[in-house]
Amino acid sequence: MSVQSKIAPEGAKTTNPKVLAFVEEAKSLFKPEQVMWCDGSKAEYQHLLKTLVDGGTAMWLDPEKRPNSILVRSDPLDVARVEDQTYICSKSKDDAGPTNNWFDPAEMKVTLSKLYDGAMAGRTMYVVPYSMGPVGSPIAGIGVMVTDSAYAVANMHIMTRVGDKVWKALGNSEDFVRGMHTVGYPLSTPTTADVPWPCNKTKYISHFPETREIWSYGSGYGGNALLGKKCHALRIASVKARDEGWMAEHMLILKLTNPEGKSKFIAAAFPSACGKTNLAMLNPTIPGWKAETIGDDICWMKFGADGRLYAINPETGFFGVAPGTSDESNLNAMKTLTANCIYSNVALTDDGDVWWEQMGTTPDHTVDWMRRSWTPASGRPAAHPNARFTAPASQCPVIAKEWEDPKGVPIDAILFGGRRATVVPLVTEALNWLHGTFLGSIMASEKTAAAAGKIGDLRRDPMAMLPFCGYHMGDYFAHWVKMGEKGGAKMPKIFYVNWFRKNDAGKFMWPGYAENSRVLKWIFERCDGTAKAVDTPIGKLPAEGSLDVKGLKVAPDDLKELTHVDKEGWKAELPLIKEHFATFGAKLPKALSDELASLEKRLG
Ligand code: O2Y
Ligand code: MN
Repeated sequence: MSVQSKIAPEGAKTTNPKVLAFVEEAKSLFKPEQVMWCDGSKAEYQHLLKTLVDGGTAMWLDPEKRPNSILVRSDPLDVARVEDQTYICSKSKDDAGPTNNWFDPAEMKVTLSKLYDGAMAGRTMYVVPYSMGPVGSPIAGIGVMVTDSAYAVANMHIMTRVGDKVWKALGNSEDFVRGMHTVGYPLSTPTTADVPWPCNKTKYISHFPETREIWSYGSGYGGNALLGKKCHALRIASVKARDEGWMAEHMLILKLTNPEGKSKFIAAAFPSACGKTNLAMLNPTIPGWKAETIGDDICWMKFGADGRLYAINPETGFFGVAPGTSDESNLNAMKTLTANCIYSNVALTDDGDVWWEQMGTTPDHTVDWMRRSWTPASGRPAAHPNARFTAPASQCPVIAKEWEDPKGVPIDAILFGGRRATVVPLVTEALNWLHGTFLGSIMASEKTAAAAGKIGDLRRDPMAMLPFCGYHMGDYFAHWVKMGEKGGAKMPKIFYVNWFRKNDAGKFMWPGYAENSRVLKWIFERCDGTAKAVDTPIGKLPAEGSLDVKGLKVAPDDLKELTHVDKEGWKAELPLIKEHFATFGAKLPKALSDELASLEKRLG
C-alpha cells in the first residue's frame, strides 16, 4: 500500500491546480502530521480497516461468519445526522429558505477556520477523490474530500467510486465539490492519547452551495462525515441541478419486469426510515414478476437525447438502518451483508457476529453498542436505533445489470409516500406532472412513538427533501414545475402511495413489504396503459378489479377503504395544506396554489 509519507505535493496524484490549491489550503488550516492521497485500491481499503482495528476504533468480526467485516462503536454523543447543526451558508438568507438553518458564508468560514486551525495535529489527512455515479458518466459528479477519519474514508470506499480514475476523469476541470471534514480531536502533543471514537461536542455540518463547498466539523458519523452522501449528492447537488436543469432527489430506483419480460424503471421518495431500502430490494409475491435494485437512497436525473429523464444511482453502497432488517423484512439486504461490510453501533454476539433488534432469534447475551454486557432482560436495545451497515451494492443478489450504466435508466414512474394511518389511499395516480408535483409538495408522515411530539401529528416532508434541499423549498418546487414544462409528455407519471393505512381497530389494512409489488404492478400497467383507473377529486385510483390481490388475505371492506376517497378527511386536510404552503411565502409557485384551489373545488 502506498502511504505517501509526509506532506504533498510529493504525494499528489493530480496536477490539477485547483485541487492542489484546495489541498494546500486544507493542509495549512488543519496542520496534519502527514497527508495521504487515496488511490481507491483494495490494498488501501484493507490498510484503512487495519488502521481502525489497530487504533481501537473497530474490531474484526468472526471471519467465518462475516468475512472481512468490522464492527465500530461510536461515541454515544455522535450517533446520527445532526439537523440542528446543519447549515446552508448561501450569501442571501432568503436563498436558504425558511426550512434550513442559515449562516452567512464569510462568518461561517471565520468560525470554522478557528476550529479547523490545527485540528488534525498528530493525524493523517486523507485526500479522497470520488465520483458520485459511474466515472465519466454525463450524469455523474466529482468531489474531493479531505478528512482525518479513516472510518469516513473506508465508508467512502464502499459508498462511492474512489481512486485515481477520478483524477483522470477530472483532468484540469474546476467542476468538483470541495469537502473538508475533521472529527475535531487534535492530538496536540506527541503524548496526547487518542480515543476509540474521536469527535467534538461542537458540531457544524456547513454547506456553501454557491461555491460548491462542504465544511464539516466535530462528527465522524454517517451523513455528517461521509460527505459524498447527503452533503454532496443532495444538498450541494440539488443547487447544482437547479442551476443546470437536472434533478438530485432523495429517491430509490428499482427495475420492475413483467412476466412477458418488459421492464420499467421506478424512482420513489419516502421520508427517512419509511422502508426505502426494503422497497428497493423487494421480492415480488406475484408470480412471474421480478424486481431488481438500482439504488436505495439517492437518484440523479438528467434529460437524455430522446427527451426522457434518465437516472443514475450516484452511490455504490448501502448505508442502511440495521434494526428491523431481517430475512422477513428484507432478505436481499441480509444476503448483501454476508461479507465485506462495516457495521456501526450494532450489538456483538458472544460468537463474534453482529445482532440487532428484530434481526431474528434474540441471543441470550450480547455486548451492546455501548460495549456493555446485555441480556434480553436489560430493558434497553442492544443496537442503537440508528445503527447502520455499510455494504457494497455489487453484493446485492438482486442488483440490476443496468445499475452502473453511465447513461442511466429511463424513469417511467415517480412515487411519493409517507406513513398515513388515515385519509391517504393505498395508491393515487396524479392527473399530470403538475398535480404530481403538488402531491409531492404536501407529502407528510405521522410521527411515530420514536419521534418527539404527539403520536399522529403530521410532519410535512415535501419530496422527502426537507432535510436535504440546499436552497429555498419554494424555489425547489418551482424547479420541479420548470422540469415538467421542459419534459412535457415525456415526463414520468407520478403516483402517491401509502402502505400504512390503519382500520378503526388500529390494525394495518395492507400487509406491505413484498406485497407492495401488487401496487407496483398496477403502476407498471398504468404506465403501459393496460390497467384501469377511476377519476376522483384527488387523482386516479385503481378501478375495481384492477389491483391484483389474488391470494392475498385482505378483508374486502379494508380493500374498499384502501382504494376509496375519504372526501371529508381530505377536506379537513385543506387548512393544514394551506398552513404548510404559507411557510414558503411568496416563493410558493402559483401553479401549486392553483392546484390546491382546484383540489378544493373538486372536493366540493
Ligand atoms: O447519518 C445518518 O445517521 C444516516 S441518515 C441516512 C443514511 C442512509 C440513507 N438515508 C439516510 C436518511 O436520513 O435519509
Ligand atoms: Mn435517505
